[in-house]
Amino acid sequence: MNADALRRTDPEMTALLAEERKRQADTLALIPSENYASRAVEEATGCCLANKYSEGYPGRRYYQGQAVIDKCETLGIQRAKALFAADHANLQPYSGSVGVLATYFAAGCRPGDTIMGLSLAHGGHLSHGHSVNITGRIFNSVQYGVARETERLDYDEIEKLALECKPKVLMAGGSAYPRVFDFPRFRAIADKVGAIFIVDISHIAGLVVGGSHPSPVPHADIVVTTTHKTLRGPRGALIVCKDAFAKAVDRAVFPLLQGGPHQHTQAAIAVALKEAASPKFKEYAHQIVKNAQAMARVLADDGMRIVSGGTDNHLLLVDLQKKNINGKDAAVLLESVGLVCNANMIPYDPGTAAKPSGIRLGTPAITTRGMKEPDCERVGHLIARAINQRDHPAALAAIHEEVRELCRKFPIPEVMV
Ligand code: DSN
Repeated sequence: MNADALRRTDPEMTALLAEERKRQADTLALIPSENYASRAVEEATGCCLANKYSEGYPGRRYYQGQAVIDKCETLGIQRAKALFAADHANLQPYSGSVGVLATYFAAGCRPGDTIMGLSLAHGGHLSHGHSVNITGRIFNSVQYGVARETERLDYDEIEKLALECKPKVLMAGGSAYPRVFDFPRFRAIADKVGAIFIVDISHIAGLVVGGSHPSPVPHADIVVTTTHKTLRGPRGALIVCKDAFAKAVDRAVFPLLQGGPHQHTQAAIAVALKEAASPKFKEYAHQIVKNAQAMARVLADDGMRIVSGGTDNHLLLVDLQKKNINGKDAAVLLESVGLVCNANMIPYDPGTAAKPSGIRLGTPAITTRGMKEPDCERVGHLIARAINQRDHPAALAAIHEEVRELCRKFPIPEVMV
């Protein structure tokens, strides 16, 4: 990366990048799937490895000139295996959705086979078998949900459904589920019905390696994750698995679904994995959870309903029905005062995906900025004030100024560990 060269070559793009850096600095990122990567990760992402084609795997390539590339990829693989305590690792998936798709094929799924995953509307993910996603198109997708009363996974119901539909793959994980996943219980269900057990920890990977959420690795056959959320790396993904699935995972990623891997991204993932192995990262992971719980308490005290009654992880889903505002309008309102979150469906939502009843909030990014519980309580109060005083421009202007002050007090760090 050479900022000077970019400035000389392309002032227009330079200006846009500066504008985005300023936007990030002057607002608080509360989207639970976002984070701020270190400058070291950014530098690796923008490095010369992007110039190299390297289909295949270390020692087995289809192009010459791989002496250094092989060392880089091997370093990343070694770090991933050590960090996740896994038999095998593959850092080539371009991003989460293709990584997840690869895991179904690695498990031996063929079009028409039955897969079971948590429905998007209940906190799952598109790639876990949603009808508009390729996984819902080519596989026979059976979706499980959360219980209406507790808004938590009902493992007896999941077992009942699995016994009925006998899936080839049982998938755990999601993008808006604020509670701990019981991986041993999932494993037992998978064993009972003869399913391959896959876990997508894209959201909680940083918590898993930081010791703030139990690891699925001892229980699952295959584990997939993006690398840019709580793990705080570049945009990308990785898969770890038991030895028995190593070959199938590698073949599913390349050549089944992908071509030349993004070696610059893999280098940046390797850098992020090194950062995540540090003792400081453990503290960070624990702080993320404490911060989310602090914010949830404040919002609940203000009269908002927190889905499932709270959170065990980095995110909270807030039901805004009592406040008479839909999630989309609330997210737009909050952005106007510098608080950036996303509208989100809540389980059994009477609204629509475009105008859902909730917002989803997360603390990975503001924890990276150094915020602790009192600061996150303050952010919670600012959210509540903005929603409650949404018809009062002067009040919103004052809230925005307080957000700016917080942004100045907690600048985005360049060095994380
Ligand atoms: N879009 C991501 C999220 O926000 O959770 C998941 O792919």
